[in-house]
Amino acid sequence: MDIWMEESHTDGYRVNWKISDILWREKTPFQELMIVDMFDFGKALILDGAVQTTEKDEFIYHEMISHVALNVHPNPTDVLIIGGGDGGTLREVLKHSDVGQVDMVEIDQRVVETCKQYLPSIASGFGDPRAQLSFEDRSQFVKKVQRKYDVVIVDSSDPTGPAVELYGPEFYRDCFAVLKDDGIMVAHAESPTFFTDYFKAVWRNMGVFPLRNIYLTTVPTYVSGYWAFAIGSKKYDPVRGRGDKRTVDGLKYYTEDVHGASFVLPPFIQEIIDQV
Ligand code: AG3
Repeated sequence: MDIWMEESHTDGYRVNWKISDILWREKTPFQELMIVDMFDFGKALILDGAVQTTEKDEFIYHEMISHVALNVHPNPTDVLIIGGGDGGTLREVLKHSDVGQVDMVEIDQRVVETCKQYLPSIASGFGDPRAQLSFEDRSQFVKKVQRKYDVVIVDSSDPTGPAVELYGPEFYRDCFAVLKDDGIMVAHAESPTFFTDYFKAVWRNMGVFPLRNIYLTTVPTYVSGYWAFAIGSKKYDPVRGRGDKRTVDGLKYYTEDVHGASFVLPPFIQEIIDQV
């Protein structure tokens, strides 16, 4: 018998995934967590019914949320990851030899533990001595932390469960404050074509930075086509990589050319952000 999992987005938009097995399922204190084996996409992390990452296409999202900022900043030694419990962003950030310490703040310890067990190719960075992991409220963390960062990356779930506060202006102001004078912040910004309100909110919040841009990719298992990231910078122009070829070898999506191309927006997306 086939098992189909349904991911529901609106009253008129649902996606069905054929899965070979449900490998783990629990209600954590924060959300419903599932690991499934998908017929076409390998093993996947599902939170509150929404696909977060799959073995087959996770590299696209994780490379793009990480390497753009790390290739704009000339010397990113101190990095903060907000969320990112599956470890994919951490794995990518740790590929940069400049990076000396990565603080990662995740609210749900069970996500990390479960991903270590079922998605080891994604959750591969937690044992690195540069990785400092803590489990606490993310919006509180950025209010109290004394350390200053070169890059802050917000790798959260949709603003429907425990991540709601990470989509508000206060959180962005606090992230601005924990960055050094030439720091850069990146946040995943949902779909500009489908989850337009969330996308607009992230863009608006990024207005605390003197420089801000949207860049795009497509992640096959994220519904609706385009997937957006918002980047805010205190000093360096995000559109251009450093151009010094100190990039990481062996990536499957990110290159210097992809970096530049990802900032080219079709007019209908440009129009959305012009109107915010
Ligand atoms: N974070 C963004 C996933 C959003 C998925 N949304 C959805 N399917 N409706 C992914 C975390 C990966 N580290």
